[in-house]
Amino acid sequence: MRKNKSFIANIILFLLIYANHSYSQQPLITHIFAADPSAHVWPGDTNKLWLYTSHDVPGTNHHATMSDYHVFSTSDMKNWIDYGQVLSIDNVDWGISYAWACDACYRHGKYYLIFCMFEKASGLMRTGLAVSDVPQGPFTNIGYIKGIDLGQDPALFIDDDNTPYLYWGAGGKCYAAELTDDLKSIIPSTMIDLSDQLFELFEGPWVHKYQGKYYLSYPGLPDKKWPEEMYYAIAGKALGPYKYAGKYIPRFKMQSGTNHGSIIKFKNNWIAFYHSAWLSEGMSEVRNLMADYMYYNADGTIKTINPDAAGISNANPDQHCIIFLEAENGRAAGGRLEGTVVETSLGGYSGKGYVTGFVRRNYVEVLVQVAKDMKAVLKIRIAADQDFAADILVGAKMMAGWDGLKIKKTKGWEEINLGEVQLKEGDNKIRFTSHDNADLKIDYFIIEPVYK
Ligand code: FUB
Repeated sequence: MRKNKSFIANIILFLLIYANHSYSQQPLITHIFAADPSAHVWPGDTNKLWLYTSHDVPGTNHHATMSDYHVFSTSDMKNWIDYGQVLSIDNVDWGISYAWACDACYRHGKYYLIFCMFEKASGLMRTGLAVSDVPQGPFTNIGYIKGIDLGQDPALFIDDDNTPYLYWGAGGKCYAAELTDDLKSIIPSTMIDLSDQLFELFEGPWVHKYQGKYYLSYPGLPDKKWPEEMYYAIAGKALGPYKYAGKYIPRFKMQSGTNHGSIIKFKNNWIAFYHSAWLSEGMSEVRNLMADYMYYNADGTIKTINPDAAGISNANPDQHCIIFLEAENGRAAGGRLEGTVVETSLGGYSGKGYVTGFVRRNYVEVLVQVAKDMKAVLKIRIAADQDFAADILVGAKMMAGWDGLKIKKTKGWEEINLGEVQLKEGDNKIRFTSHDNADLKIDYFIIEPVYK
């Protein structure tokens, strides 16, 4: 009898662990609420996949709170890097609110973030452009694309002959047009309304090419009822006409009211990225990234993806994501350089340079954004020619007492582990001040969430 009881207890324990395991591993990235993933593999580095995403604010009940964008990369779909805030509404002079879905493109040696926000002057949803020399940003706003009035959910597709096309739309509308070479305007004569060609269309177009055909995928509302499902249509030309071809992600447990995603080939696998409310246990406005391998039938149609089944994250249960923040990015990434300066004379740094000039109380501050209260390991890469003490403020808490945290001198550049810190849900500022080492050089910060 006793033996029987412990057998049943073991089975219950196994079921609990198993249920929890498969349930909690499905989101791709678990330390931050992110949505609307646009996936890219850039020319010259087919080993890396990049995700450009919008960002949901914890505890929110409306997408109106969205105000910035994040970039993630991976080379194995298991180990991810979050590059922090790469563009905020605070750095977009014409924008006022609703930093919604974005996309990115590589053109003429630069990387562009194509995003949407309401414009202050007109109250219209505009499609913004921001530029960076590197795929991970941060991005600098360069204005909005001319010729578009309802610019929500932009997706930029560059065809094999290098022609840039923009697709956008929401509320049951989808438009497309060829862009000028500098991406700053649509070519009005090419603009087309695709809405009637896309069955149950609601928003969020995305175009990819498969076997010479153009696939336009989009979130739709079946019978005009929420939540959204993912559909697609196929055309022989980028601007259509498109013919509806089916639904590839139906409704699923723990989804958000919205869905929105992208489709890309990476290392010979087709992958569908999208979002859900899995991590927030069904809170529709705080969403997380999802991904599943995607397969085609022989006739070119897409096999249905069922997000309840083992997705890419389930296949990689030991996946994790670190947050990597270049010290020199300052306000462009939500941080701050107060009195400190960016230099480049000592080689071997990553990014655009390193931060130095820690005289008096000068400091460098970085922004860390997370979905929930969590512990994380804080690392920095520094070059220090003498032992020194540092004040490291994490949110409102100092890491050490009045004497500061003692840090040893290094042999050139070294990545050092400063130990565990406590992050709170939402925005966390980490401020670093050196007491007595003006010549200290800081290259970057790494924040490794403790996944337990
Ligand atoms: O993320 C905000 C909005 O929700 C997007 O712009 C839509 O596509 C929907 O996902």
